[in-house]
Amino acid sequence: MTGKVVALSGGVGGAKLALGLARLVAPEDLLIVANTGDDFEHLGLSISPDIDTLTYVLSGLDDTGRGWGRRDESWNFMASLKEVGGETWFLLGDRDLALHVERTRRLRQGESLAAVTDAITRQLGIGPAVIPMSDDPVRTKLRTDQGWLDFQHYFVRLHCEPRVEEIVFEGAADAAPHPALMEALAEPNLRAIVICPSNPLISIEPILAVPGIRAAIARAAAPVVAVSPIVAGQALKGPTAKMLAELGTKPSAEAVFQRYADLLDAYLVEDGEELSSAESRARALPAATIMRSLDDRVALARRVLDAADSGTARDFASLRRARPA
Ligand code: FO1
Repeated sequence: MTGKVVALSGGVGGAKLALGLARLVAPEDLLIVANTGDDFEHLGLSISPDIDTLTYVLSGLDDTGRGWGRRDESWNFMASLKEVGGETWFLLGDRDLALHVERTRRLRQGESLAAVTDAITRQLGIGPAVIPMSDDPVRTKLRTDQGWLDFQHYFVRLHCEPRVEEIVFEGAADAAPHPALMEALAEPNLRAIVICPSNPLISIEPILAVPGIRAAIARAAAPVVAVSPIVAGQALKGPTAKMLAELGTKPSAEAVFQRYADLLDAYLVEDGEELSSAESRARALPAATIMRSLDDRVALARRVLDAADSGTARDFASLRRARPA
């Protein structure tokens, strides 16, 4: 089938599936929406980690082992920064640094984050459009047993150790959704909306928290397909399971489903994964959700698109749209 595909993505897990989708969907038909809740100002630089990861993964510049930053990296800047007493808890490689310096320069000149992201991704030969969920600032903050923390301070400086009690997306209520996303969601021949296997709490929900986005997905004609980021109660990478547990939810594929049950028409889970609700079971499809190789990414992307194209998902999409808002 043809038609536009919209993918909501955070960092590592999402970027892998986005790469698989980019291998199957024509560039002009794939719109990748990046979470910007992880963004922060550091050393005078404007840093957008999920946009960075998508940029590096889609251009083949990523360091697959580390999951973020560039391959073939060197760390002279960090070593020199340490010598002059700068903050070195957030690692910026010598090659990676160029992206942050150039993005910061263009933002300071008044360009929007979307315009800067579009220019840099095209410069790096990336076909599909990569856009921030909003050009307005949204910042994930976490209330923890060590007080309120900015996201990167929790995630990197404190290695996700603090116990999370509440997550808020500062600025979300005043943020405008990116127009290209709203246009795509309203397109009659939209083929699929894909919720990539990123952390629901800190990568997907900041996107859904931008006013208008969740409602636009709820009424979209295209099936909404999600891939569980949890296998056998554990996240494949990052603090998803720990955060869910600390927020009082037993980590499971079911728990993630319930975070956006009202939106989902198909839910890809690892073969053998137990689901406990009639809604999730009716929408569940077994898949190899652990993506180690490029072939794995493409195979999962194909399963996602087949799920979206299936009559079952399209029937669920019709039911969803008929539900009162
Ligand atoms: N993650 C780390 O665990 N340690 C780092 O020093 C680090 C630096 C970094 C620099 C640029 C960038 O785009 C991402 C970076 N990340 C680092 C990953 C980042 O914190 C996460 O990718 C997201 O914020 C969570 O998805």
